[in-house]
Amino acid sequence: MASKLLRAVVLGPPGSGKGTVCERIARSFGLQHLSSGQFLRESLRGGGGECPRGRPLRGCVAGGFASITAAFLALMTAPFCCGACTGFPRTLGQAEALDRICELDLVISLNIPFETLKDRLSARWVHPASGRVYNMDFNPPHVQGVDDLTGEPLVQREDDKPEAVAARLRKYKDAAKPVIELYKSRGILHSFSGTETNKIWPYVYTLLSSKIPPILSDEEN
Ligand code: G5P
Ligand code: MG
Repeated sequence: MASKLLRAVVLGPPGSGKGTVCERIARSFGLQHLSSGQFLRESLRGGGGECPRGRPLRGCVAGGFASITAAFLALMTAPFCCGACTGFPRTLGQAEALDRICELDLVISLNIPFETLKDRLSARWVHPASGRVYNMDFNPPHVQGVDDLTGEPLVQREDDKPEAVAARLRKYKDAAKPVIELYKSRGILHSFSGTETNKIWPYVYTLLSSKIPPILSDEEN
């Protein structure tokens, strides 16, 4: 685990590679990857259990919170949270709520063309229990349709269907604009554009390396 506390957020439209980039950040810098989308999906699947201190948050569902904001604020400000987060904050209200209790070190914004997003999401397969993400073109599983680590079946997310994707993109645009403006005005926003995560990643790695010592080289990811 990294010795320095760092709180980073990765913003971007559905399919922009937030989860992919955040997993690389987590591995390279010894941080936790907190995903509000995965957190919600696990809640809906009835995943349960407490989040004891020090236990990876993935797989935990902290119950008893009134809203996703309350639940996620509790996760992000837990003493063991030294992490990079995807999916939160998603609205200005969430960003302001986060502001009141902790200061972000940096915000990464991914700008990926719409056509690329659509193609990626139609080829995405996930392992529901772990949140591991595959793509038939980019990072296929060793055996088609099966999770590499558990051998369990992969599924397509309901919200990856083309009609749902269009609606998610519209919603994201409206909600994200003021959040991006807020972090831009603070001078902590770093935007990356392109169509390939592998080309964006070295820049993200260099940026993070200026804030926290890596535990892996960028090629090791
Ligand atoms: P999520 O789960 O946060 P989204 O829509 O924000 O969902 P999503 O779809 O998970 O984001 P991503 O994480 O940005 O996308 O992308 P990814 O999974 O890493 O990459 C997409 C695919 O492309 C993968 O298959 C990957 O392997 C592949 N890929 C990556 N890079 C490349 C590349 O270079 N080339 C190629 N060919 N492929 C690549 O939230 C879900 C829902 O939960 C709710 C919302 O309703 C949201 O829609 N929610 C919240 N609601 C309220 N408040 C919050 N804070 C909420 N957070 C979530
Ligand atoms: Mg994701």
